[in-house]
Amino acid sequence: MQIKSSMSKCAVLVLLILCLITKGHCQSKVFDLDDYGAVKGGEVDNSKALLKAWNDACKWKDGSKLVVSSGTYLVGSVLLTGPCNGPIEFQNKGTLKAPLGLSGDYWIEFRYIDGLAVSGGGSFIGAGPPKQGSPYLPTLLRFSFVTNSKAQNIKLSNSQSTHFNLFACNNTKLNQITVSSPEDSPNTDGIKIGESNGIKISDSTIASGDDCVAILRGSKNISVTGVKCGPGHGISIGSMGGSSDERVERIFVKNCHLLGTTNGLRIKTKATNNPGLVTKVRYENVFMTNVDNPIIFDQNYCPWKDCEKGDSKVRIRDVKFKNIHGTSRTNVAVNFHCSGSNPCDKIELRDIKIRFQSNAEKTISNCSNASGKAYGVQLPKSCLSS
Ligand SMILES: *[C@@H]1O[C@H](CO)[C@@H](O)[C@H](O)[C@H]1NC(C)=O
Ligand SMILES: *[C@@H]1O[C@H](CO)[C@@H](O)[C@H](O)[C@H]1NC(C)=O
Ligand SMILES: *[C@@H]1O[C@H](CO)[C@@H](O)[C@H](O)[C@H]1NC(C)=O
Ligand SMILES: CC(=O)N[C@H]1CO[C@H](CO)[C@@H](O)[C@@H]1O
Repeated sequence: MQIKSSMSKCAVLVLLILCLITKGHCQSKVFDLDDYGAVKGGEVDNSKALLKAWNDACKWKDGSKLVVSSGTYLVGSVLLTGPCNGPIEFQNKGTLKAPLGLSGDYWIEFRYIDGLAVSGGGSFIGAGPPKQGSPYLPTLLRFSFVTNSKAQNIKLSNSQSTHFNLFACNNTKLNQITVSSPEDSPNTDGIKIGESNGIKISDSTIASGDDCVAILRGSKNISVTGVKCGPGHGISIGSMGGSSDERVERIFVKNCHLLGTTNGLRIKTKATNNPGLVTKVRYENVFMTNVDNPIIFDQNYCPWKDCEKGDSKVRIRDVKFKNIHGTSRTNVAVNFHCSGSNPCDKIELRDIKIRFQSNAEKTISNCSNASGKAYGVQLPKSCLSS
């Protein structure tokens, strides 16, 4: 008895210290979806229950936790809005499933929230995969105007479009995100970021039918580390040039592995008259296994037919590649296809070693209007003009 009570005192003390360290998050009040009349099994639409649970959790002042327990819950499109009265956690320990034939802009969207955490190890299963030539289809999960937040340990699959979209978010971390969709499902980007500042993606695995990570206009201070990508279209910046004065800057891609993707590290801009800038991009320690276009700048990016034919007005400046190794599925392992009117400059290649996938042929690099410097090992031989 004596020992037991001092042990429990000790446990209480430990909890107290943990609470102090985590600023009281361990005391958050639980709002269980099951208590709002949700029905498991994947047949009954639980959208209303989810919205009610969210509204109550969001109103709670001292930190709340909305819990989805194990089991499958069907939910339609839901917009989970703030601002909330305290930090809020959305803990999905089960499976949320979208109904077939879902339409609209998004399936699950979190909007105007400061201090959101989406977690739990559970799954978000979309209504995809889409068919080739489908009209505009809903994004699976979206954070918009979300700040000081995180998403951790969640699985996203079968989106009809982008899996995870961050729009106008600041200071948000994504960690241990798993995305899986078929390689042939069109426009199913893994993680897409736009108009956001201070986003950290780490330790995630992405397999889809489009870009694993797509960094779009208005994005700065974005880091992508420990991402395993493939199949998919690689880690991309752009496309840029869709509207005037688009900028992307301070992008860090480190310790990533691309496996059987169509592109590796890509910057794409359309050949429009819209000026723009991509600058301060750092790629470091990236490993490629049988990638079609391991390093590629495409300033004539044309996803559809009938693109404008001309020169891109988006400037690509100060982009550094360091320790990029692996194998290419095509000869051209390094391809800098830059604009004639706005050539790429201050490009740096340091220790590049990309072999052809079989040893039968050699890899080459192909530069158009690209200047910069190369240091250390250069396989293929650098084509940058100084
Ligand atoms: C994000 O930060 C920028 C300034 O860097 C600010 O203008 C914007 O309102 C912030 N977004 C949100 C959703 O708070
Ligand atoms: C972006 O990076 C710059 C330079 O490191 C830093 O000064 C700034 O505070 C960062 N902003 C955010 C929102 O992380
Ligand atoms: C190199 O790039 C130029 C211009 O984009 C293209 O015309 C040419 O075919 C490319 N060469 C190879 C070997 O791919
Ligand atoms: C301005 C400039 O240097 N333009 C060149 C861009 O690259 C193409 C292809 O190598 C050349 O034909 C242009 O002269």
